[in-house]
Amino acid sequence: MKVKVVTKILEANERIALENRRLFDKSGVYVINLMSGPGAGKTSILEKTCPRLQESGSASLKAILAGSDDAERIERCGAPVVQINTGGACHLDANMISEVLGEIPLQDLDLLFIENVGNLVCPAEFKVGEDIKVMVLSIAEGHDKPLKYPLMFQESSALLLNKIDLAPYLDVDMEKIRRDALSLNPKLRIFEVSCKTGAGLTEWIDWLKELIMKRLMTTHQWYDLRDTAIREVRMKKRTNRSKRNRRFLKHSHISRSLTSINFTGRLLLGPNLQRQEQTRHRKRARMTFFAKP
Ligand SMILES: Nc1nc2c(ncn2[C@@H]2O[C@H](COP(=O)(O)OP(=O)(O)O)[C@@H](O)[C@H]2O)c(=O)[nH]1
Ligand SMILES: [Mg+2]
Repeated sequence: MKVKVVTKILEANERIALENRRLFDKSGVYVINLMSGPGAGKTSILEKTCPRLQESGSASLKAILAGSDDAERIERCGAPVVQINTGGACHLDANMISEVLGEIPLQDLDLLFIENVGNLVCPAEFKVGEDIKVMVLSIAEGHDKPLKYPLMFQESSALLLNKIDLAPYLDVDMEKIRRDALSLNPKLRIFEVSCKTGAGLTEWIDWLKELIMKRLMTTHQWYDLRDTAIREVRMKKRTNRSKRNRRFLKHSHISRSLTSINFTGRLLLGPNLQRQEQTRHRKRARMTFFAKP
């Protein structure tokens, strides 16, 4: 009987999570559900990540937090925050997120972080409408955690092994954490980081930028930008061939770096798209060739 009730709760949650997800997708917002045990460093990760994403122009973002005093910490580093009082619940559920969506200007955002309640069990079971779950494990929690809390590791797309600055003072086998986590989830991306020293954070942030970018390339928002950008390049190419054109691609506002694309405002074109454009030209040339044997 009890199992039935739990199944129904999870099913109801899944339905609302799907509705949230549709709304996020429609607005082109990438959503990350950040989970960990209490004190592993979720807020610290956000404090380090948000300013660097904002600075690079890679994302305008917002964070939703569950907790008491964390909001001020995040707000201080420039990301607007919506706080949820879970009333002592041990995880966030889709309904709690749905209730605060009215306060969030989804259309203006690229990225939304949801900092879940500190708990290594329940958050993994409840979807909130996120694109991915990311887990933070501080190495001070010990190397037995992957096998004790397997679902967290199975559900996550990335694992941030935080507080590596403490390694010299701990008796922790980081290789075992890696091995066990990967045996539970071979696709898990693992980043060894320290919010105190800043070690490993660049790799994590670069991975994040690439992920958001890939995602945005599939949204209408991106396609609109991409089409206009391509049109702009074609126009320039027509009027400004060869050497000058190459100089245009190099020095214009059309960025050469995929991760520096500012997808909310300016029209920029990354190397992948430039390559796509070249391939398309090559294909067209070949077709013309075959048409005139
Ligand atoms: N030594 C060390 N302490 C850290 C690191 N990251 C976070 N902390 C500390 O761990 C405590 C809990 O961090 P917090 O971000 O609030 O964890 P949360 O509860 O998961 O949000 C705070 O006192 C942080 O200053 C780290 O990389 N190294
Ligand atoms: Mg926190």
